[in-house]
Amino acid sequence: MSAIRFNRRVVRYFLIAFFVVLFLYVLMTGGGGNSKSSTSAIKKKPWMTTGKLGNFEPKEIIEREGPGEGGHAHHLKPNQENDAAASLSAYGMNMACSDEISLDRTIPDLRMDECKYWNYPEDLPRASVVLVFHNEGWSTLMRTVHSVINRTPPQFLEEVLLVDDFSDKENLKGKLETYIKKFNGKVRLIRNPERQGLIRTRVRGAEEARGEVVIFLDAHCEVGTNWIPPLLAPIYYNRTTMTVPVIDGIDHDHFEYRPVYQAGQHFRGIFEWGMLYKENELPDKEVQRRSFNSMPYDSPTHAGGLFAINRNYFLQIGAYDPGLLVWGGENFELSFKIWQCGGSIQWVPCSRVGHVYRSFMPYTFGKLAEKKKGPLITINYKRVIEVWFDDKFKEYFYTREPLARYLDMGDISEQLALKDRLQCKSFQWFMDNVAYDMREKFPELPPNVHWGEMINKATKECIDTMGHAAPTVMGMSPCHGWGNNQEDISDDKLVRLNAKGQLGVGERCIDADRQGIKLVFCPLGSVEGPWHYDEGDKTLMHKETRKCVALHPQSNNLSLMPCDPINTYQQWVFKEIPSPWH
Ligand SMILES: *[C@@H]1O[C@H](CO)[C@@H](O)[C@H](O)[C@H]1NC(C)=O
Ligand SMILES: *[C@@H]1O[C@H](CO)[C@@H](O)[C@H](O)[C@H]1NC(C)=O
Ligand SMILES: [Mn+2]
Repeated sequence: MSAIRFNRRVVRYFLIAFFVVLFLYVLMTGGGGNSKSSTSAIKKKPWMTTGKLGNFEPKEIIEREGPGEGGHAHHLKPNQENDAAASLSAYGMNMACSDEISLDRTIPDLRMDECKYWNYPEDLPRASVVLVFHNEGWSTLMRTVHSVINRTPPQFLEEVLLVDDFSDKENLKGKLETYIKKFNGKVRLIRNPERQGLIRTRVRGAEEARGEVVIFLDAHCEVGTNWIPPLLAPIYYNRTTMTVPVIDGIDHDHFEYRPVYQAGQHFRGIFEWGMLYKENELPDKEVQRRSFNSMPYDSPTHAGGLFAINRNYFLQIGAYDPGLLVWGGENFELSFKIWQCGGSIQWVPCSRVGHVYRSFMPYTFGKLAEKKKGPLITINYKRVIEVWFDDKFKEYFYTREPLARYLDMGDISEQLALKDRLQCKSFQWFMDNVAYDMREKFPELPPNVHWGEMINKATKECIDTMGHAAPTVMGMSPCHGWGNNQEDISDDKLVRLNAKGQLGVGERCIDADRQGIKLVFCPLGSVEGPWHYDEGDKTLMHKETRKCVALHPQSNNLSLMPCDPINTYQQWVFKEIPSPWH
C-alpha cells in the first residue's frame, strides 16, 4: 500500500514539474510551430558574405571515381548495345547505362559563383520532397532519392514521399518497400489503388505530405549542391510565393549532366496563344529590381515538373483543378491561379536540379484516356483558358486552335466559384503586370479570315506539312487526313489565314522562296504575313513578288508562278473541318 501511495505522489510531482517546464518552454518559443512565423515579425533576409562560404555550403567537396562520376557521360561496351536499345525503347532512357552509375554519384556544381556566399536563416520550413512515378526505372528513381538525402541538410528534410501511380513493374513492389527501410523512415511510400495520372497523383502527394513545404520533383532527377535553402527562403518570407529551381539537363542516353542555359543567363516561363510553353530572356525590369544576379526573380509561369510551395497554401488555392486530365496544362493553371489570386512565382538561380529529358513518353494513359473525345491536352488547355482568361484573350486561343471550340471541357463551375471566392484579378492585370514581356514575342492575334483544309480546285487534294518539322517544303495529300480515330487528330493540314495575310499551321507559318512553298518559323513578334487571298479568283498571291501559289500537275510540287486566275491549279478553297467529335 505505502509503496503505491509513494509512487502516486512521485507521479503527481513529476507531472506538475513537467507542465511547469512545458509552460516555460511555450512562453519562450512563442507557441512553437504555427505561430512561430507570426511572432517573429522581422525575419532576417539572406545575406551575402563575399569571400566566406555561406552557412549551408558543404564543408568539403566530395570526389569519387567511377562510371558517370562528376556528371560525366558513361558509355557502355559494344556488347551491351542490345540492352541499351531495349531499355531506351521501354523507358525513354538508357536504363542499362543508368544501372551502372552509382546512386550516390557526384555531379558538377554549375551554380553561379555568387551562390556560394549566400547565408540563409537557420529556421527555414521543413520540406516533403514528393516524387510521383509510374513504372519508373529503378536506378533513376533511386538516384533521385539518394541525391535528395545526400545533398539536403536533414533539418530541412521532413521526408521523401514516393507516390506510386499504380505501377505494375515487379521491382517497384516488394523490393522497393524493403529498400527504403534503410532510410529509417525518411523515405515513405504510398500507392494509388488505381491509375490517376500525374496531376491528381501530385495532389494526393501534397495531401499526404507532412512537411510545411512540398517540393515536387520528377522521379528522374539529381539535385545540385546546396539546392534547398535558396528554394525554401522565399517561401519562408512569404507563404504565397512558389519557387522554381533552374533545371539542368541529364542526357537520356549516356547520363551526362550539363547546363541547359548559358552561365549567368536567366530565362523565365511564358507561353504562346496555342498554350505551348516558351521561355524568354529575363526582361531588364526584372534585372534591375535585384541587387545581385543570383537572386530569385519573378516568372509568369513554369515548365511544370519541379517546384516548391507551401503545402497549406497549395491546398487552399484548390491545388490543381481536379477536372484536368492526366498530364499537361496544369503548369499554366497553377501559374495563372497563383498570380491572379495574390501570390507569386519566383525562379531561383542558386537552386539547381538536373532532370533526364526522355527521348519519348513511354507510357500509355490506358483507361484514363478512353472516356474522353479529342486530344486530352487541348481539353485541359480549354478548361484552363475558360477559367482564367478574359473573353478577349480566349479568342486568341481559339484563333490559334480553332478545333478547340468543339471540345467538351466538362463542368468548370467549381473553378469559376473558386476564382470568385479568392477574389482573383483579371487576366488583363496578369498580362500588364506579370507577363508584360510576352506581347513583344507573341502579340495579340488578329482573327482568322479562313481556317481549315486548303484544297486545290484542280486535284481536290490538300496542302500538308507531310508530318515534317519546319523548315521544310509543303506537300499535297488527300484531304481529311484525320480519319475516324479520334485520338489521332492530325493538325498537319489545318491551315489558318489571318486578317493580316499570315498563313499558319500549328505554331508555324507558310512562306515562299525559290525552292517552293515552305513551312517556316513564324517571325517572332509579328502577326503580319506575306499573303493576299482573292475571294473572287481564289488565288493566293505572294504580296512581295506578286506571284501566286501554283500546283504543278506532273510533279505535284508547289511553287510561286505568274498569276493566272483561270488556272484551277492556282485556285484554292478553305474548308472548315466539321467537328470530328460529334
Ligand atoms: C506576399 O507576396 C504577394 C505577391 O507578391 C504580395 O502581394 C504580398 O504583399 C506579400 N506578403 C507579404 C507579407 O510580404
Ligand atoms: C519536286 O520537289 C521535290 C522536293 O522539293 C524535288 O526533289 C523535286 O526535284 C521536284 N520536282 C520537280 C519536277 O520540280
Ligand atoms: Mn520528366
